Amino acid sequence: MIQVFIVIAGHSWGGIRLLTPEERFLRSCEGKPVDRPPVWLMRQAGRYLPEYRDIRKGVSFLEMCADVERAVEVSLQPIDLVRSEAAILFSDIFIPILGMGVDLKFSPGPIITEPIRERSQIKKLKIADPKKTVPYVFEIIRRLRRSLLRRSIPLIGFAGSPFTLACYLVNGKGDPTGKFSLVKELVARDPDFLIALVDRLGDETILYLQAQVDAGAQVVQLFDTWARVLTESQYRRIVLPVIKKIVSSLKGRAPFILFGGEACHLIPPMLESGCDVFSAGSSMSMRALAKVSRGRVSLQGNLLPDELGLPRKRIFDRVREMADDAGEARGYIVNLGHGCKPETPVSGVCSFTDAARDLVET
Ligand code: 1CP
Repeated sequence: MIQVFIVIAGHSWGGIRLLTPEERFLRSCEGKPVDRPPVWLMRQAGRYLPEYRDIRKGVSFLEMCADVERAVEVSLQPIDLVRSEAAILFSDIFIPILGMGVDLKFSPGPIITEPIRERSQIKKLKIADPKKTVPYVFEIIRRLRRSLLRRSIPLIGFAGSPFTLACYLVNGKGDPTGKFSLVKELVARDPDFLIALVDRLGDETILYLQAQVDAGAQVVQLFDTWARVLTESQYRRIVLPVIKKIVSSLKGRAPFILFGGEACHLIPPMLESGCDVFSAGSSMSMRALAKVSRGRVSLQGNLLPDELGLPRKRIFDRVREMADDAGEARGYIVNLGHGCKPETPVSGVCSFTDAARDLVET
């Protein structure tokens, strides 16, 4: 899959014209040939960077998301400090929820003041224009795009999947065990409740992602971290129709990356969503995924974040192994299977991005 080839646009180096990071990323999403896979990391802006912790000092997380200057600065930090090849908007999956009239705070994870357990609460969720309710998100995107344009670095926008958001809204907070038993029980007892909630969140997500693309996001990623608590038939009935609707609302506007978390059993329906790229959790085998993707989608992932603590040589070996395993897929983006952790070593992240740059076949 990975082959050196000559392109018309791009930097000239050693007689071979290499792709710009933007071209490489967009082409990989679409399954077009590239000189080598691009690289970025989920949660690349975050507490593992001392420079992030400095800017975060004295402000709450929600204040930080609404502070355009600060948010732009931390979104750009991973480009300069760990040489990532794509920027992701600094924000959170809960920001559009604020515009729907839900009261929440972060301490340190999200806490919903009034968890949603009644149908009347679903009806009260406002479908509002995010450009009016959370205008700072789009100002951050516009500024980022202006500053990334000069460097040909692509900008990724994102949202939480309606089901993952619903898990927090129903439970009232995260679940460190990842089981979301209350949600599972509700899905079994009253699937229509979840269908109504997911549908409402889906409508807002469409407006939110479209507004991000209008402002300059070139690719979008939808995070469905907690889909894994559903059975395949529940996922097909409750979630897949909404994901398909979101994907089709952006068709032809921006490549769509679907992050499926560790939901191995949901890969077949997730691949039916129409997404351009499937972002795999670390427990999945890239080789098996490349086989089942059958040239329909590109793949992204899936190093275990803990492996960023390995010596540089081992990180290089792992990245090469993943790229080889993804070989049968139509395109591949080097990434983690989950986000960077606060304890992730910066040196490991640098080794990871260097390893991707070392993948050029000679
Ligand atoms: O400084 C801090 O204390 C904040 C930590 C933090 C950060 C850096 C949170 C709180 N969110 C973020 C940013 C963030 N979150 C990004 C920005 C860009 C980047 O990747 O660099 C993105 C894409 C997210 C997405 C997100 N937030 C997801 C989906 C992906 C995943 O990690 O599974 C989820 C589930 C959240 C919720 C969330 N936000 C923050 C926390 C601590 C949590 C987890 C809550 C929990 O379940 O306990």
